[in-house]
Amino acid sequence: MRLLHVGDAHLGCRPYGVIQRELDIYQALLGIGAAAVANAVDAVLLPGDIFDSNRPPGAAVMALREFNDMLSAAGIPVFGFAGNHDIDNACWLDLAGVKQAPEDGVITVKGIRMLLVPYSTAARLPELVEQALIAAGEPIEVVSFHATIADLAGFPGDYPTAAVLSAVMKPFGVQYVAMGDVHKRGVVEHDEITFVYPGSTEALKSDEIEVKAVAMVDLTPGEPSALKLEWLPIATRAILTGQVDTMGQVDDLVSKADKLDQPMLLVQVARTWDGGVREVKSILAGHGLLCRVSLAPKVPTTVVEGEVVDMPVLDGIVRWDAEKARRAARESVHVLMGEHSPEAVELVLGVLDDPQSMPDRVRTFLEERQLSTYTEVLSG
Ligand SMILES: [Mn+2]
Repeated sequence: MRLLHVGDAHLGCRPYGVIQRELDIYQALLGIGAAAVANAVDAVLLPGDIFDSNRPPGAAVMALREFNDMLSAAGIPVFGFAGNHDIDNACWLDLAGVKQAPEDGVITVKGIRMLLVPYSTAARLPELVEQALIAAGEPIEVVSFHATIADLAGFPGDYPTAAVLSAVMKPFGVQYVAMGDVHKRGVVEHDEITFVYPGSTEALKSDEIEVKAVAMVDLTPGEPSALKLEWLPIATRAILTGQVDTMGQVDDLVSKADKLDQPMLLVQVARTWDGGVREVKSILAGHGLLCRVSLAPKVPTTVVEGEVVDMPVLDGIVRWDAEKARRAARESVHVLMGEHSPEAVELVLGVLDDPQSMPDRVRTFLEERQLSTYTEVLSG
């Protein structure tokens, strides 16, 4: 059985407010559909964060519908479930024609049984997987969930490890774990079980830039050693990043961009350059370049690890830098002075909602300020 495992698509996301990037995300999905048909896969799996939110724009639902129709015409079923971004979105998946697992979470394609585990917190994941496996009965060759595992997180944290999950899954004959959540590609093998994140289908942020791809996996019942994993690259727009503080550097950037096919530019302008942002924007726009130009961060992004220095509460919203918040919420607490990001606040919600997953330092910090819950933090 040949499965196409697609990472977080985040349909409806509009990175940096650039409409072309929203369209790029739809385009990437349709490219994946064409690759699925060309490679004659038996099924396509979308493990969560299919939509960027649980109220996706109509265009996002239409793009998924078009993808599904393309595959359906080729006789290829598309299966999907919600992640943390699009939880409770079943109606949108239905509208797009994407199939969901029945109550027991098990779908069977060409003799391969796949268990789709609904979204939950990382702390509860091993237990939920085990319960679902017991209810489903062996064999289960593929387990799919939307969650972070420690081995491939790219940042330290209290996530379950592949070793812990393997111990739970091995007795059921699991060969492949189709995961969503981490936006960079990653593979780890443990006890003959292959854990895979294909990564997001497009780079939504600068730290997600890489050659994007989807995982194509061939599976044989009862023969984990016959498993074959291949990566199919996704055609995506080139993204060029750079910092500028002189006109010469802007010119360099333009000539680099001219060598690429309509790239997206992410440019930071040094604070020492008065009025630089407007000027740089108009130069880049004058060259017909898609760009996002911003002032370099005021606060240095270097942070003090391992201790709470400050956690500003402004305008009633905790201002965390998304990337650092991810780490802060786990192993170390950092100085967090970045701009408000809905993703960051969501993460804080995720962490603080579950007191079990809250590290001692965060707990102490909140207790000292009599901020014991997310709601209290929010109201500042
Ligand atoms: Mn995601």
